[in-house]
This record gives sequence, C-alpha cells and structure tokens, in this order.
Amino acid sequence: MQLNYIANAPVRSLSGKTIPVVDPSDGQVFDEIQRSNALDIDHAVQAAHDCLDNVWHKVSAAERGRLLMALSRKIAENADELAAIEQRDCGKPTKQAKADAAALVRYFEFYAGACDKLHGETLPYLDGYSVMTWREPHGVTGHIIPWNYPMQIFGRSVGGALAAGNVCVVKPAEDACLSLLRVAQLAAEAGFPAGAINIVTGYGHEVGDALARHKGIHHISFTGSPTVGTLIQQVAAERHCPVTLELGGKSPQIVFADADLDAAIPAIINAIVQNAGQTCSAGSRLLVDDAIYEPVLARLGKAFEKLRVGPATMDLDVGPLIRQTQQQRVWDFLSDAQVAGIPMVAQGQIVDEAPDTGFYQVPTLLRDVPVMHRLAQEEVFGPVLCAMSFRDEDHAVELANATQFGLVAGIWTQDGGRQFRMAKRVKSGQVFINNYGAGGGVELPFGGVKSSGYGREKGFEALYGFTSLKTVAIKHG
Ligand code: TXE
Repeated sequence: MQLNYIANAPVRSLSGKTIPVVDPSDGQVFDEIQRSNALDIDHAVQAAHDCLDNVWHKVSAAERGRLLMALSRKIAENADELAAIEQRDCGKPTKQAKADAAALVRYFEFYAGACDKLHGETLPYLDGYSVMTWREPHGVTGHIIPWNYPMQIFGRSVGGALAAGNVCVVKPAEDACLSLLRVAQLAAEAGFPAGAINIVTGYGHEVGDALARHKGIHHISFTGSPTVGTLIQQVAAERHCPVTLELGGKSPQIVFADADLDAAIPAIINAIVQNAGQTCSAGSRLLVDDAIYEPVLARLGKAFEKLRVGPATMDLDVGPLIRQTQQQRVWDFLSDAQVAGIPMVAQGQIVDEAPDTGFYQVPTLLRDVPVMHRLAQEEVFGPVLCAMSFRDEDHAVELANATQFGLVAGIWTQDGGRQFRMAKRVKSGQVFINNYGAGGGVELPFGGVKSSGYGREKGFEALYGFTSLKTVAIKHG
C-alpha cells in the first residue's frame, strides 16, 4: 500500500480510505493509494509553511541549486526503477517511460542551474531615489498533476517552483501517483528539508478541490481538462490566488506542397501516437495542401496499418490508454465519426498478446473531417488523427485557428517567407517549423492561448510565474 508523503515521512490518510491502483495493460489492481481528504491537505500545507518559515527562506539560491542538482542525480541513479513504476502505473511503452524519467532528470538539472540566476533590476526614477525590483517566491505553491506524464509535469512544475524559492504541495492524478511518491522519497534522501515537497493522493473533487481552495496555498499550477481548469480558476479567484493553467489542445500539423515529406510523415505519426495520443500537445489535426492531400494520406495510411498496440512491457508503437473511461471516451468519438460518415483511411492493429481486460485502442486515421465536427474541435486524447485539406495559405490559417485551443502548431514548408508568415498568424503558444517538438525541450517555455490556458511552464520563463515582483524605492536625497 502506498502512503502520502508529508514532511519527509510516509503517512496514512486521516480518512482511513484507499483507492485501488490499476495496471492499464491488463486492467488488474496491483496496489492501492491513500484516498485523502481536506484534513490531509491541511496537514501538508502546515508542513510546507513550517518548512518555509523555519528553514527554506534561509536557504541561499546557490544552496537551493545544489539541492535540485542532488535530486537530479538521485533520479538519474534510480531512473530505471522510476521508469518501471511509471510504465506499470500508466501503461507506457518502455521507450516512453525511460524518456519520461530522463526528462525528469533534465528538469531538475535545468532548474538547479537557474536558481541563482533569477534576479530583479534597478530602474531609473526621480533624482534622489534608487529603485529596484526583487523577484520573491509566492510561498507555498499547489500543483495538481494529470496522469498522462506525471514525472514530466512534476519536473516542469515543481522544479520551477522550488528553484524560485517556493515549497510545494502536490496532488497527483488518482490514476498515476506511484512515481511521484518515490521521487518525494528521493528528494528527502537528496537533502531536501522536511515539508519542501509534500505529496497527497486522492480524487480531484475531494483532495484536488481542497488544495485549490486552501488559504495557505499562494499559487496553483494546474494541468488537466478545460472543465476542471475553469473550476480551479473560479475557486482561486475567490481569494485572488494566481494560477497557471495548461488545459490541452487540438494542435494542427500543417503540411504545404513543398514540405519534405520524408521528415514530416514520421513526425506527424509520432505526434499522435506518442503516449497513445494522451498528450496535451498531440498533433491531432492534420491540415494538408490540396495538391498533395491524396499522396500524403496514402503514405500515412500504409504507416498507420503497421502500427502495433499492446502491453506496455512489449514496448510497441502504442501502449494502452490510462483507464476504461478514457477508452470509452475514444470509442464515443469514433462512433460519432461513423454516424457522421467521416471516412476512415486506416487503423493499426492490437497484438494477440494484449489481454482483453487491458484498455487498448488502435491508432486511427480519419479524413475529410468537417472543421466544426467535434472530432476536429475537441481533445480526443487517444491515437486518432483527423485529416482535412486546405486550398492556400489563408485557408490553412483559417483552419488552424478554428478551434477554442491554441497550444502547439507544426508547420511543414521549405519556403522561408511562408514559415515566418505562418508562425505569426497561427494562434498558439508554441510553433514548430519542419519539426514537431510535442511540448518542446525543458528549455522552451510552454503553455497556451485561448482555452489552452495561460501562464508558462518550462524554461526560464516559468520562474517569473512562480515569483511575484516587488518594487522597492529608496529616497536617499
Ligand atoms: O482530467 P481532469 P481527466 C483532458 C483530456 C482528457 C480529459 C479528461 O482531454 O480526456 O481532460 O481527463 C484533478 N478540483 N486532459 O478527467 O479531471 C484530477 O484529480 C481540483 C488534458 O483525467 O482534469 C487530476 O489530478 N482538481 C490534460 C487532474 O485534475 C481536480 C491532461 C486532471 O484531471 C478536480 C489530463 C477538482 N474539482 C487530461 N477534478 C493535459 N492538458 O495534458 C479533477 N481534478
């Protein structure tokens, strides 16, 4: 049984209740986590405040950097174990699970180096004054993490918050807590003081809600669905608590007739099958120039038919979805497509070894998806690629911007002028030209516009969100 991790100690929930942990590859329960409640959040927030007031505020920026680096090394030493935990908990193929562990190492490495490089400015003002700005941590930050990339999202969010001088209370998703509970232990071994990183598990509407409402939380970082993002924002607004929201997308891959298809096709496939399509930055809409629509679909169709789906440990192209309700969600979208007469170009295949009780979904390529159909508008969060064609650059821009989201866009063209024009006209937080970073590296600020949310995580930019700016004006005559 897994326990919460508060003030560097494993603790049971005060509720006395637990939640079963299911392996998505076979649908079987293999562990249980604490079903915490508001009292557990109180406990964790108190531990975080004690740490902040008594220890953490005295730790220099350089020393914070050393602690983050020590944690990065600990994670690297235990990367195989963490990847194995994440694999079973989330159903990730081995390559993906290992990439996630490596990303976590890199997040703490990056933010270790950033700790002592965050500073304010001096400002020109009236004669006889000296004015400066200080970047101060918010204090205790709350982090609500989803199940699709627990380690990566913990790294980008908690790594940045700690680097900026905050202490953290983390609520992982109820479907995927195990790796983060282990990382918190590693942080204690690396020397983090008790209360700097606290993990409380449980359901969103119980413990996530309690965290978002808690008056002792000074900033909330949320990654998840737009529906819950709206709730978080409302709750936070009641006490004017700043929030960072990352709410997913419907990101377009835009392929012009002059694109290098040998580079584009594998990237387009990876961007929709990675993590079984359960990626906020998945390239889930494919916009193709009329002139090459048919040949592109033909090539993609052949490649989709070869994609194999199966248990995580088989390390195939695609693993299972996280849970049955997510599988049902994808099925509902596909049955809507059938009702609407949207043509299916190709599907991958589930291997014989995959247990019937696992949550598998074959990669599916659909074509001529009407721009306003829900398949082209809403996040499916499964390996479903929706293709449509465009006439010219203006039409490509119109289609690209025709959703409520704006997280990432991929643009494939050799024309330098068009690369810049498109990058300017597409409404999204990131644009990749002749590559698709699917979220991008640790160094690259990440976040959306429109309903994809606001605020930026990753890169140095994240540190500004995890601090507030104080202006200090001294009149010295
Ligand atoms: O998300 P939820 P779900 C999208 C994706 C997916 C859909 C539903 O389209 O199919 O959302 O997934 C916590 N107060 N994304 O239902 O519920 C919850 O416990 C506070 C995109 O799993 O938003 C979990 O820790 N917290 C996304 C986290 O919110 C609450 C990643 C996300 O869960 C809460 C995940 C509440 N009232 C899903 N209710 C992305 N941007 O990558 C839930 N939570």
